Amino acid sequence: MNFHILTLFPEMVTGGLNTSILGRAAQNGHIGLEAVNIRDFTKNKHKKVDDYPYGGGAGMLMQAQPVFDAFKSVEEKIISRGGKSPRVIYVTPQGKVFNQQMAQELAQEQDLVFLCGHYEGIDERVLQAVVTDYVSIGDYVLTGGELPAMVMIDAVSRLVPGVLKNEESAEFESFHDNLLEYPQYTRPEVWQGAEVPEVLLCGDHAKVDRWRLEQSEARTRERRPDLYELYARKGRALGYLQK
Ligand code: 6GU
Repeated sequence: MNFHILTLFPEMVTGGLNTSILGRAAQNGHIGLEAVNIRDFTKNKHKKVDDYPYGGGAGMLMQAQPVFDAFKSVEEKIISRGGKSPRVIYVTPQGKVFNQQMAQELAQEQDLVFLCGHYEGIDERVLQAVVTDYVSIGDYVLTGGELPAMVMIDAVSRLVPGVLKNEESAEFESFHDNLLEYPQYTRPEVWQGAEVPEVLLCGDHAKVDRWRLEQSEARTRERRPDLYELYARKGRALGYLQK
């Protein structure tokens, strides 16, 4: 999977993503990370990328031309390598809210382009011309699209085969079947007077599995009633819910 990030702050993205698990995945070639500086595609001598909004109002907008040319350079590269024209994700609070299911779906793509806006936004015409998906990471406003793009790239990358090692790979983890993860414990057996639940020491794997499922259900019901509702509808049909 190749991620192409169109941004005015390429060092923010590459610096942040070439670390830890994703850094290793990039080194191993499981993912490709390319940050493209939109400013490199300006045609004026001051490399200016923004201008005032028609109709007035606060702030500046990114102009269409450098964004379009930056996208075209990426698209050409992908197509010259035999790929198809990629999905282009515009990260914006005006988008559909990102979730694990969207991460799963995006992980099926060969190439993904993330367009990161700054200032007050981007000229609508270039969005119309290139964007295929409008995606937000939640109902709050950030100063730019780089952090949300990095969030989505992280969530998608860990679903790409080979990126996680076996012990990191999460067969059962939060949001799998709309359930939150169960509590976990490591040594020592007693810490500040608090004991590890006895069932985890009994060696009966079926019993441990049952306990963990109960814990997941209770935790989801308590902390995320919205998810529990979905789980109770779908999970019960799948035979998870025993009560
Ligand atoms: Cl995707 N972009 C920006 N700029 N702010 C956000 C966001 C995205 N999602 C939540 N807030």
